[in-house]
Amino acid sequence: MRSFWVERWGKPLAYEDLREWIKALEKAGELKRVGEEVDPVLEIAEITDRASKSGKGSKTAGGPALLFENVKGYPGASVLMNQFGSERRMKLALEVDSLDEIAGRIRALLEVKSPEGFLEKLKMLPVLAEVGKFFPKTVAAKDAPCKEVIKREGFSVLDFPVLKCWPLDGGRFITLPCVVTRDPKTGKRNVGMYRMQVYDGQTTGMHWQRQKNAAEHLREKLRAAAGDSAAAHVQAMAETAGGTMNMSSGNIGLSQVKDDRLEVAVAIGTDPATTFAAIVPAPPEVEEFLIAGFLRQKPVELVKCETVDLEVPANAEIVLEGYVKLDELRVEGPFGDHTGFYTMEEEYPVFHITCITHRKDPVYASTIVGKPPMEDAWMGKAVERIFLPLMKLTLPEIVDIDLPVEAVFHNLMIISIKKSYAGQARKVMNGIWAMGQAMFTKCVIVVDEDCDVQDLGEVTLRVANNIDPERDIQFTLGPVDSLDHASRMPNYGSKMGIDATRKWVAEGFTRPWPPMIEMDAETKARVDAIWKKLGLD
Ligand SMILES: Cc1cc2nc3c(=O)[nH]c(=O)nc-3n(C[C@H](O)[C@H](O)[C@H](O)COP(=O)(O)O)c2cc1C
Ligand SMILES: [Mn+2]
Repeated sequence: MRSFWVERWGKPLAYEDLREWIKALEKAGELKRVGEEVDPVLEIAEITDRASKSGKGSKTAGGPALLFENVKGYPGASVLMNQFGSERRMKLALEVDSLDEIAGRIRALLEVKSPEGFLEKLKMLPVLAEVGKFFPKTVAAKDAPCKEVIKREGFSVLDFPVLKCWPLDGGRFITLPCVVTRDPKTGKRNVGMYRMQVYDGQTTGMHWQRQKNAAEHLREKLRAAAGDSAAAHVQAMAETAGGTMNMSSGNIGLSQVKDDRLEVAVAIGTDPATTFAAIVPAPPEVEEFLIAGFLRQKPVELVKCETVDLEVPANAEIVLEGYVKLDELRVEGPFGDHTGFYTMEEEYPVFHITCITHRKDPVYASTIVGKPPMEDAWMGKAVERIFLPLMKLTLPEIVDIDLPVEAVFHNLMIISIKKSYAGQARKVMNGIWAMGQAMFTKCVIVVDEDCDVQDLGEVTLRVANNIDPERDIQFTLGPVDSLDHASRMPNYGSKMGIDATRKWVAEGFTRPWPPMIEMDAETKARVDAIWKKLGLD
């Protein structure tokens, strides 16, 4: 694999930055430069949407990556869109021939057993050295391209061609930001991708949903700032921070609190592994910079920020530094969302920018979301493949999973299992609803291991035939995605599991279960032998 990349790009792995990635895309015939003048308001989105939807079912599905080099109102600026928008580019981004290769690498790591003797310990050394390679490194500011231009005053985020994506959007949105925060309790960093609505040159929204890691960092800070006496207020604020409850800010009495802010840094336009790591639903213990290092097999280089105590990828095109005030919320949206519908106005924290640093002639990297398939569909598929071995750690009976793109990520998860005991399909559903961001899964379908979950026709046949609906559909209540517009309440609603596995006597099914129809091997072989002669192809 490595040799393949060395041959191909003449260097051993890991794109240094967005520019090297763009070069690689161009070399692979995956990039289209657009020289025609286009407006960052709606036009770039419409062009990108058409590209995303082109080539359906063919080898060119997802269209090319697009580099807009003549952006109306932004002379000299360029905008990169659809960089991850096909299976080919997703593999190119992560430098693999197949996404399952990364799953294989994770499996190999997980399979390392504890060494018993001295020799075995010695054998472990290469593995440990390999892991050591993934940890981020800090470099000096002079070696950080993102510091080529430093603006502590007179800056504006609108100096960059931030897009307005859809007609009813509440404004322009930064859609591909790597948002860095630090857990006030543990000091651990987190990188998440949370969209940012531009309110003015120095202020944006910060759309981290309440169940996401940065929202928890904010709550931790709030708990610490308010002290026990204000517990009720903290709870109310905590419910609101990154959420939807209507509550006027300020009534928690934080004006006396010295440390009334959570520092935030935002990197835009990083190497592809780092950008991708920001969307990976990793457990809070695992820092995304480490994931990026693992994916690119080379440490991410970080540099200290100018005005906040955080680090950002040194290779970033643009860095926004600032803070979110603990007691401030502002209406965010509407925004044309992943679901294909608008997410309507809701209150979210506000990001105040204290400094902007950037490379000379920065490339502005963005994406649009909307009715699938879009660029994010390919990113979601990569997450699905990479997480399979990790899900199997908790639910070892899982054979394969599929999240159909049309259902928009966690609205539908189809799982095949090796069923060994009564009620196991229900156990798997409950496991999914308890597992990280899989908690958002609205419908879970469980089938037997002999059903190919990637074949929706086969899945439909199993579900339609194998269920007694009243018996086999399970409803439950729990947290739902903030983007769900159908749930009874924002962020809280019901989920459904369908047990489409064969039913057992041990599950109270006493009728005979019929075998599925399959021709015997001998007959198949005989027909294979004469098939060509029949001239039926
Ligand atoms: C293009 C794109 C935009 C996203 N926008 C948001 C967003 O605005 N808010 C949010 O909470 N999650 C958003 N997500 C999903 C998060 O990035 C994802 O849940 C990630 O795992 C969050 O990181 P965390 O687990 O460290 O909190 C977006 C994902 C993508 C691919
Ligand atoms: Mn995280």
